[in-house]
Amino acid sequence: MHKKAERLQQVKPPTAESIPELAHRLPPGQLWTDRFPILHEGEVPQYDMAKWNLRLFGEVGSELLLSFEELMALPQTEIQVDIHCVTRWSKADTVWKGVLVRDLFKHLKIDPTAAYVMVHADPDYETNLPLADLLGDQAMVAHSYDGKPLTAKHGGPLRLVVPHLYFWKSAKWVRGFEFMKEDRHGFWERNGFHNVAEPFREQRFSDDDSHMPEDEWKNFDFD
Ligand SMILES: Nc1nc2c(c(=O)[nH]1)N[C@H]1C(S)=C(S)[C@@H](COP(=O)(O)O)O[C@H]1N2
Ligand SMILES: [Mo]
Repeated sequence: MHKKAERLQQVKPPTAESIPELAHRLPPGQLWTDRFPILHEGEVPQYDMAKWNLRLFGEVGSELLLSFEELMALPQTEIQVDIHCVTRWSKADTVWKGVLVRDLFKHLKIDPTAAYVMVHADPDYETNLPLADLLGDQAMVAHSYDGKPLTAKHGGPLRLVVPHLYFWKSAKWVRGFEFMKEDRHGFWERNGFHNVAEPFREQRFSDDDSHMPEDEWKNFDFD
């Protein structure tokens, strides 16, 4: 098991402190924060936007390469959603702007046998999820947060936001969607974390032992 998953399993979960009006929106074992923690493996990538592209490939009629300009020309949507990180922080009413994944996928002939997607991101990050989880009205590739261009540390120029799953599924610096017949594990899914990752079912770890220290996330960077 990856050492992060192992370390997080050592400690008992905290008693949940919460904001009464938001209590029904806080998944079990989570704590609200007003700050915005910064979490990732590796270095923040730098891009020449003239060369940047988003690749849609795998079980599709013909693959698609989109420039940032082409992406910005697609219908733009704003969402206001709660987000939940497996390290126990949740953030209410975050506002993102971008292209709904289902609008992005409209430009493809996805093979009917494609049931899963591997999300490819820099630097060398991947996370998997069922295709159906990307087709709802809240899954988007976002380029703006809180009315401003997404900062590099939070995944700019483009990140995935899938608010109904733990936030490691929301790949920062997203570069590709690979359509797959069979499911395949991404980075954290290979390293002790749950394949499905629904916060309200507390699907944190692949072995169902959901212990996570209360203050793990307080040691990370914020802005
Ligand atoms: N490319 C990439 N995306 C990533 C990660 C990563 O390591 N690399 N970490 C994930 C995890 S574990 C979390 S909690 C969120 C954190 O997003 P934030 O830094 O904007 O809060 O990004 C997710 N997306
Ligand atoms: Mo995370």
